[in-house]
Amino acid sequence: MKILLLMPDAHMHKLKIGPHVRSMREAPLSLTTLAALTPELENLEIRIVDGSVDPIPMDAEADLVGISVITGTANTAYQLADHYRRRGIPVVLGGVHVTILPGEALHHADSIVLGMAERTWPRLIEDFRQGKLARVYRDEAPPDGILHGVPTPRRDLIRKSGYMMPNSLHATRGCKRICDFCTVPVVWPQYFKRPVGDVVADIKSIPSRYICFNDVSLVDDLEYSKELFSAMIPLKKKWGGLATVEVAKHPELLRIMQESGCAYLLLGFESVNQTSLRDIHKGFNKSTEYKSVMTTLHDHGISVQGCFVFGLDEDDRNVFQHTVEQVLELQVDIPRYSIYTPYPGTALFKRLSSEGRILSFNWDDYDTMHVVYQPSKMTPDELYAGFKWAYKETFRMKNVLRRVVRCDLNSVINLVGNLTYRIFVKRLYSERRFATPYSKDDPRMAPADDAWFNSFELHAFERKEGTKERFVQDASVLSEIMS
Ligand code: B12
Repeated sequence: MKILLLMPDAHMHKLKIGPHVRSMREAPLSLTTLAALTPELENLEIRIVDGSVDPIPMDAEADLVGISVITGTANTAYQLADHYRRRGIPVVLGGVHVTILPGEALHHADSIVLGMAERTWPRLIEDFRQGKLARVYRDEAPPDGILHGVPTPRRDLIRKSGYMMPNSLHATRGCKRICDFCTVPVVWPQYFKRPVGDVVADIKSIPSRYICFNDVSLVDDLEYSKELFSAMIPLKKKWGGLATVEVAKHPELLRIMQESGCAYLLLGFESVNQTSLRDIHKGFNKSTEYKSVMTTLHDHGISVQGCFVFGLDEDDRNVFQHTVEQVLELQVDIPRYSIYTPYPGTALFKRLSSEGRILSFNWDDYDTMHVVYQPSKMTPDELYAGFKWAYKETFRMKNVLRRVVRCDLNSVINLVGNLTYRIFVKRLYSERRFATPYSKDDPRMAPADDAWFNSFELHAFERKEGTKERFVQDASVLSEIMS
């Protein structure tokens, strides 16, 4: 039996050297985990193709195709699914977007998997072999909150050279916080932890010294994190992962993290305005404490990728310059900016759609790099232009050098991270997909000079593809099928 597992190109940061493509991010675990969950069968062949790093084989032979879907890749995933189904190959769709909008996904799949696949995927394969594939598989969350049976991912099935961080793993799923823009609490309503022994076994299977955690919130359970990081000390790895700024409040935890080899953390600062933080349900971030968070982490040899969001309801045209100044002042090692994006299923989506402020229901634009809603104190064009300006300003060479030379221990991480974003800034100004809301032929797209940025010229923009009506209709399909 031949199983083809696919992930569409998410158009993220990449390095292209001739024909070779390398994603400047972590290797996703979705497909390698599914491959590891597949029961051992005679003549089983599993192939994984991540469209972000390799071309999707449109004419591949397969008995079953599985596609992992996030919102920003949903349209492409559906096109791929339609293609393989036209070729007579059954298609299974799964992943966060399918879990949130199953009705929409069902239009394009023989079967869909909602939530985690640890228990449903082996059952689905067995049903498929018996010719009894069900339309919908839904996992029940483990009642004790412990993720038993997550296998060590089949990293042998990915092209390791395709990723800056190929040795990814995870210890937890979900997050205890409910920020208004985040999909995670919608998909995983609880905070789940793998037994520490399983995670340690997973780490031991990785020959490299460098590993990264894909968890959305690695330090939500203090006791668990301490136990995990203590168990990692003898393994002598260098690692990175995601955390909340609250990590800096726990000296004992930080000491263990440092000893276990923590080299970098991605932190969601989101905003330097406390009212905005409260509005997005992230008031536990205290903007006045950001400086001490950065100092504390630097003192522990930890580099910080700091994320900020533009377009919150309190944000006006001044937010871009103010944030850029703060980012430099705070000495964030690798800054990252996003545009506030109402992912379906989130509280933000519900609010903006009830206020009639969502401008685009085209999922291609849901990549946090396009404006899909009407901001409250700016026009969409002002927000988009300001976002680009902030990136360009932050990654000017003089600013990059300031960040890179400052921290000697982690200067390689900082250098690679900063250069990656400099390449991204070039793409922001040259690639057609980032030209919206302006067309490529618009004279304002060509010069990336400050005069243009400061002018903030406006013109109306409204994406025509995808309408609210169609989206609402699609979402109701599931209930029909289930009833
Ligand atoms: C690696 C990663 C990526 C990778 C690949 C993502 C992918 N899956 O295609 C890349 C770098 C491309 C990426 C990009 C982005 N990402 Co991302 N990413 C992650 C991250 C950190 C880890 C994914 C992972 O390995 N999870 C662990 C595995 C085991 O879980 P899983 O993927 O959910 O898979 C399980 C089930 O869902 C299911 N399943 C999944 N796929 C399939 C397929 C089939 C056939 C079946 C049967 C089952 C199944 O089975 C698995 C085992 O239980 C997650 C956060 C997280 N921890 O999940 C965010 C996450 C997926 N990303 C997110 C976001 C917002 C983004 C970005 C917009 C942000 C950014 N700037 O980075 C961009 C999107 C770009 C675009 N064009 O859309 C959101 C998704 C929001 C949404 N509604 O789509 C998440 C959930 C983070 C968050 N805090 O909200 N990301």
